[in-house]
Amino acid sequence: MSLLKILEYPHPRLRIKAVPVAAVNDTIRQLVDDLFETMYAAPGIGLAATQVDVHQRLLVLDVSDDQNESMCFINPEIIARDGAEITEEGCLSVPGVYEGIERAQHIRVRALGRDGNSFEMDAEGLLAVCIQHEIDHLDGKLFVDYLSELKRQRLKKKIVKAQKQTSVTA
Ligand code: GNR
Ligand code: NI
Repeated sequence: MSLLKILEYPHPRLRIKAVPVAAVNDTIRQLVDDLFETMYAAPGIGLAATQVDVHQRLLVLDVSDDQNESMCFINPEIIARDGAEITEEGCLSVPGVYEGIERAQHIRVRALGRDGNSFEMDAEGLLAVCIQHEIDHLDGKLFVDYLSELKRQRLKKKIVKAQKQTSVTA
């Protein structure tokens, strides 16, 4: 098991579109385990491979209160969506920023599990939000992309300034 480093906005590699996982083998399962370890340590409720600079389509999440309901989605696809709801979102790759984002309220997802078997699942609430947020990462998209240009530029300036500050004091 190992803790992986999480890329932070505006790192250009967060913009890479991930490719499908070709086969769910031991290498992929090791990566899944490392993603869980990194997500729980952060702590976060979800983590996409893109955030740890691996550009393959897999993500992990656990939206339970007790952090004991781990879920893994490999090659996830949203096959149905309906409704709309605004939820306050945050992102481990955009630390300190929380904004209301509108997403589909109900989704149906198809993916492969850690065992390589295909499954389908209906999701709503925080689980639906998190799945959509993580699949966006796999497509090189961040939640701040849904904000107005002005708001995003302001955030970016603030974040880059804070990062420069960290790099001189670290
Ligand atoms: O830990 C996280 N919390 C969160 C809260 C609301 C909506 C989405 C998220 S995902 C985030 C972890 C993360 O950045 N995953 O990509
Ligand atoms: Ni995120």
